[in-house]
Amino acid sequence: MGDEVKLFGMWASPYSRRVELALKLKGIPYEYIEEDLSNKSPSLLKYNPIHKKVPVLVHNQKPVAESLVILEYLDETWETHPFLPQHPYERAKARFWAKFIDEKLFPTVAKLRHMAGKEKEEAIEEAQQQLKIMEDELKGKQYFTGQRMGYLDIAANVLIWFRVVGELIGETVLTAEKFPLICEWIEKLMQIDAVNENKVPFR
Ligand SMILES: N[C@@H](CCC(=O)N[C@@H](CS)C(=O)NCC(=O)O)C(=O)O
Repeated sequence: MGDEVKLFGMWASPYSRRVELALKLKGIPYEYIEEDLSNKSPSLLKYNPIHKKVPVLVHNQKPVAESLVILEYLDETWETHPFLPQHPYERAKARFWAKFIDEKLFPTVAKLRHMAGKEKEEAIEEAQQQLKIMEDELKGKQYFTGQRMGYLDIAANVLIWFRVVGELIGETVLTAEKFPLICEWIEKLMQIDAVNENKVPFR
């Protein structure tokens, strides 16, 4: 086909990892370029001048930035292993939840690392309320996208990262007792080769 696909990423970025996971699930060959975010490459600044962030996918010299946008681009461009739901309403719901993860849940959990005392307790409470919403979304389903791993499962890979953050900050934010369905979902995802190969930052 002669497609040239490059991914500018960073190993510990859950956003980069989403894109790598999607590329692997679809079996798209790509060149990976690891960025040092404290010393960004001229290529990254050229390809993502607005946000100057990873990930950036460069397909035949054309850059696409923002992980969720990249996921949709990959699904629309490569037909193998389609991961967005077929029905427009299901697609809308998947996008809604991906936005919830990025705009609410992820910032709430990420800020825990910089907090202490009462402020932190309140943020943990808030994070757990949001995780409960995600837990409820999994009721009666194998995956967030339904019976098959899809777009929202890829977007939700940050939940795996949260378990690590939980340990790093000495907290128990996302525990199997409180969130059995999310934890089972993490175990299930880990049995998929592409996810397992892709788990480096979650060690
Ligand atoms: N909304 C973006 C977020 C990407 C993002 O925050 N990337 C971080 C790494 S996890 C980054 O490149 N940070 C560099 C910086 O902020 O200067 C996406 O979904 O791609």
